[in-house]
Amino acid sequence: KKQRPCVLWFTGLSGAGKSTVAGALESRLAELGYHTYLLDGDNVRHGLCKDLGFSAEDRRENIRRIGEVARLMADAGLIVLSAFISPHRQERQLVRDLLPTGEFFEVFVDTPLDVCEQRDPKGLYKKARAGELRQFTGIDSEYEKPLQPEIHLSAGEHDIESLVSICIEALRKQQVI
Ligand code: GGZ
Repeated sequence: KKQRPCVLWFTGLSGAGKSTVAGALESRLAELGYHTYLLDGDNVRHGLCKDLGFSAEDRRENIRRIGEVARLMADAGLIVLSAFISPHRQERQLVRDLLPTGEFFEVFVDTPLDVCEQRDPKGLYKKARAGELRQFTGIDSEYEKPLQPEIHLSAGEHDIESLVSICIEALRKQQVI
């Protein structure tokens, strides 16, 4: 099936739903017959980036490596989905600049901090509030919101399937699929 290779770069706070939405979107794209690959913490932070932590410098290097891998995969013809906090505008811009014009889609998974903190699926916000976990994004490490994301998902207010549909519509409009 014909597809335009690109990188769908999900960004947002811990617990915002990046991996969940990206994973559900990937399944939908696969059902429709497209070739995709999902990069997320589970397959990257345990391998390619297992030497990196969460200092500003390590996060920058984490994003740089993922950006380069995403570029190679898009070069191979895939629709690449990546789901990392990627808290800094500058690093997201760097990845954008790695790719040909129109092949980078910033997807802002915009879930308010208080909603993420209430979800707290791994208890990390609780630890961060207690001072047991340092440099936690949203608590004592900054998150810079995208100013002009290609796709803006108000993720606290919609269910996963409607978020996936919003993405599919945008990809059709941009003639990715
Ligand atoms: C943020 C942290 C931290 C700190 C561990 N700050 O919700 P999770 O658990 O599953 O996803 C978070 C993940 C963030 O890794 P990324 O590679 O996406 O971050 S970045 O793009 O900023 O490099 C969280 C967990 O790792 N985690 N410590 N201090 N998230």
